[in-house]
Amino acid sequence: MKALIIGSGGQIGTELAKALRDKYGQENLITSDINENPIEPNFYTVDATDKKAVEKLIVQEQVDEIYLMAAILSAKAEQFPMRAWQINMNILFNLLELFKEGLFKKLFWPSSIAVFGPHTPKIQTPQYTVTDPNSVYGISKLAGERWVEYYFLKHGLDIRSLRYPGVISWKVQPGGGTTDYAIEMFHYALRGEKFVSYINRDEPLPMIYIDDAIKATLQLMDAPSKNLTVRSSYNLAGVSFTPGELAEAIRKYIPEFEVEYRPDFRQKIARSWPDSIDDSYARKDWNWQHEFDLDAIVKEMLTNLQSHFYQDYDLSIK
Ligand code: AKB
Repeated sequence: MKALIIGSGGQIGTELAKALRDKYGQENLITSDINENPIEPNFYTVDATDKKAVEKLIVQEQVDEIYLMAAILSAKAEQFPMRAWQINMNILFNLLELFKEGLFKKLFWPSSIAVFGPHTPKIQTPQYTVTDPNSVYGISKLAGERWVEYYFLKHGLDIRSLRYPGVISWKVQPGGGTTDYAIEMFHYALRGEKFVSYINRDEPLPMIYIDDAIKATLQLMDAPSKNLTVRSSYNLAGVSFTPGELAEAIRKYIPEFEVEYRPDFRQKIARSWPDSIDDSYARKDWNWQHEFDLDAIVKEMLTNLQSHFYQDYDLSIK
């Protein structure tokens, strides 16, 4: 089995690359990103919107499965709506067409909780419910979900997808997301600086720790096709918390940490998203079970960030 990650330099792509390298062996993982990466083995600099370049790479490396991790996230998409729409949709369509031509065997494409909107039930949001996203990113993810299901039904293509909540990780910072505030908060706390949150103190959002997100991705890709009853995108849950709750959880270890709340346009996006997610289809179809709760996430984030980036900070976590 040979895998290719498109967008391997991003927040999830970086950690997925490590997991797939462990799973398939270094020689069987090809990575690619629009930004160069001189130290990564088997790496190609490729613009994912360039269909010919993507096709050349797939053919040359004889790839079996592809993880399409390149996208413009919710907050940035609001600033560049047409560009975000074109990029998010074109890179997906290019791959769907190459898949249809028989160039590879399996595709992972991430969706998001952004497919939900203001009329979606907010608590334990079900798999099948109102989806009326009002962000450019959410509209592109919902359209993508419809298309991946269409290509499965019409052409039998084995495409698998998760509606990621906000992913919390420490190695590579995300860029341009609404849920990014949660990661930024840890950096400010460890730098001893006050954090100004663009999300309200009491706005709950579904989140997941990176290890859980990677585990879910690999589990879904490994699940027997006959077990999968959702061919658009699976709801996926980890934990849910508000900025106020996260700040409190951080204060258990850094009591002097201060947060001020100054919501901006991203608060509107957050308000339209669910508070919590019902992921029972994932549990039933491929035995999904998250591991990291809020306190475990806080401990992992603080200890890893401290030892890799903030060695001067004197942190004691038992
Ligand atoms: C974002 O905030 O845009 C992403 C997402 C929830 O898809 N993290």
